[in-house]
Amino acid sequence: MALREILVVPDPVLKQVSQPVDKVDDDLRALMDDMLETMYDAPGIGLAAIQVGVAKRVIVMDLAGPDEEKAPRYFVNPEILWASEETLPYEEGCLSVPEIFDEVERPSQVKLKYLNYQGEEVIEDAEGLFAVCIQHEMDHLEGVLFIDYLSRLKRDRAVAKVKKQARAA
Ligand code: K1U
Ligand code: ZN
Repeated sequence: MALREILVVPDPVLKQVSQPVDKVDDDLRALMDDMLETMYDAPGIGLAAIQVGVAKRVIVMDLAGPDEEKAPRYFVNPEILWASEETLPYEEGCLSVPEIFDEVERPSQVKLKYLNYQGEEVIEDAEGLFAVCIQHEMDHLEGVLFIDYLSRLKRDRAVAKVKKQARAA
């Protein structure tokens, strides 16, 4: 396993649309292992492959609390089969937009289809933080960042702040 570099705004790679995976094989599992290690190291609760520069429709996630056992999850070629009409706001963050947090409103429940670490098809309902996080990560697969839902002024300020952080580092 290896740590990979997490791309940050305004890197144009983050705007790419990721491509479907043909097969869940050992090479893909190695990528998912690296992504999980990178996410834990950051630390974060989710990560899409495009955030480490790989334009494949792959997401890793772990929503376990700090005192809980690790609970890694893997989503390959995820699709949303259904989304609730009810929406809820949540204060989101993103490892590609470090130190910026703002409220985004999304469907409160979704039904998902995806392939797991073994390449098996799973259909699952998501609500709460799981629903927020999977929708945030699936946006990454379309080249969409949570700041794209904010006003232009807030988005421009967020990108300027991240650029300033990078210059200071
Ligand atoms: O960059 C990412 O996509 C990961 C992002 C996921 C996310 C967080 C909140 C709402 C929606 C999606 C993060 O993990 S940001 C960091 C974070 O939330 C966190 C970090 C350490 C402990 C707990 C949370
Ligand atoms: Zn993100």
